[in-house]
Amino acid sequence: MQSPSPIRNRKYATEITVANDGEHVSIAGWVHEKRDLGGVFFLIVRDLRGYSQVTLHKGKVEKELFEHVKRVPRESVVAIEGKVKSEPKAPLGYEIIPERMEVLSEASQVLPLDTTEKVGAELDTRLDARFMDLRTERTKHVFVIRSRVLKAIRHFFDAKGFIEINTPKIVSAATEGGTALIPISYFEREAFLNQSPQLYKQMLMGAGFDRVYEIAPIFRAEEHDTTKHLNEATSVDVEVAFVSDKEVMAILEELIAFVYSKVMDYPDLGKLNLKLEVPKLPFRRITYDEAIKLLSEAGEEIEWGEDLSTSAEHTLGRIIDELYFITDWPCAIKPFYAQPATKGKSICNAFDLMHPKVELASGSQRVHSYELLKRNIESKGLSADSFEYYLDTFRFGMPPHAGWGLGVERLLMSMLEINNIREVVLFPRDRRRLAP
Ligand code: AMO
Repeated sequence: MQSPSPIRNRKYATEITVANDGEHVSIAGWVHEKRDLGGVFFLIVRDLRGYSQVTLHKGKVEKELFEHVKRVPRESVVAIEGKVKSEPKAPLGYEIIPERMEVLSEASQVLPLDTTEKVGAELDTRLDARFMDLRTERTKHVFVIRSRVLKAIRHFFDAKGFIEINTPKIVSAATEGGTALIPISYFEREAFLNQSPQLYKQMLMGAGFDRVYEIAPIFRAEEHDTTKHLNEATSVDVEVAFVSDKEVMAILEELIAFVYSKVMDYPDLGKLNLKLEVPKLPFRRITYDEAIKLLSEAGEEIEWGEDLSTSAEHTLGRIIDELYFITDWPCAIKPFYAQPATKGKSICNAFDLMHPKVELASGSQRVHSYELLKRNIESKGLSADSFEYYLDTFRFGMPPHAGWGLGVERLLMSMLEINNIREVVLFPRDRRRLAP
């Protein structure tokens, strides 16, 4: 078979304008739609940035080319050379009168999804044919925005002098109680996929890297199949030395406002019909005690020391209806590394950042005393021996420090008003879904 010729001087639909009227151009993309109006035939070719209208007038183009274009199945990949003609009724104000078309890859006639979105599909069907779902306008924007969010986060931390780190994802111990670990076969030993970079980011505080961040996957065998849990999620993790929980909360809210502002600059945001506003700083702060009081007034009783259920989170979200922090959590429901507020008290300097519909982040001031940390690990029923490599760093000069973890998908779904977290992951992993 002949290898395909390179597409020379290929232009995106949006790179051509009416100002190019009369010029020769070369485009390439997917056959989005075909419209046969008898004497005129329209081929809409889609690329990453937009749609070009290719117009063929029967009798004015070679019969062979006319038939070739008419026959090409939707979603085939084509390269077209032709002349630009100004046309106010076309999607971008111009049309292309073709002179040559090459079918680079012919698609099967029956498509798993309608990429024009005229016929809707269930989320499961869309995720099964995700490669094609990603060709739809709305889904594409979600992922371009996701990329923008990640860039904004890196930009934010770089400007503040943070060091970006990469910590191991194959580990020997759990960090977060509550969610189950995903075991893997690692030669002759037991190992797991990491639930959080928690222990490593803290160890780096001991190493003197006093402000770090990581954007990486976290793995959790979530027991329930919910619309806000993934088994593989992306977390933005931050750790800062010589500060308290208060300072890292300020960094977190500043980051969120910055990300909102960057998403609001997205030129195609209007296509997603969102009512987005940059949240005002500082975010409201309520204590855990105030939260359970508000819940009790709303008829939802929470026993002190109990974690907030999804329903409690939603009730609070209806009452508060903006981004807010819940602070001063009972230590019993926070991990061993959270610092107790004052000696002997059962409240920790820990916080959660809440969107009215979903928890976005959690963090704390950390225990930096070796003895207290060891006691805490043991009092949570864990073995101090399996944390030896972590605990050791606390014996040789560990500064006070604080940090948090923010779920990228939770942030995206809340900003973009998307109800199911799977929609903001290219190829989501949940209890049932291991492919594609
Ligand atoms: P936590 O367990 O609260 O804290 O996780 C931090 C944030 O990560 C996101 N997240 C998830 N997103 C989708 N699916 C999941 N299964 C999932 N699990 C967590 C949430 C959550 O708020 N080590 C601490 C952070 C710290 O204290 O620095 C931790 O992991 O948005």
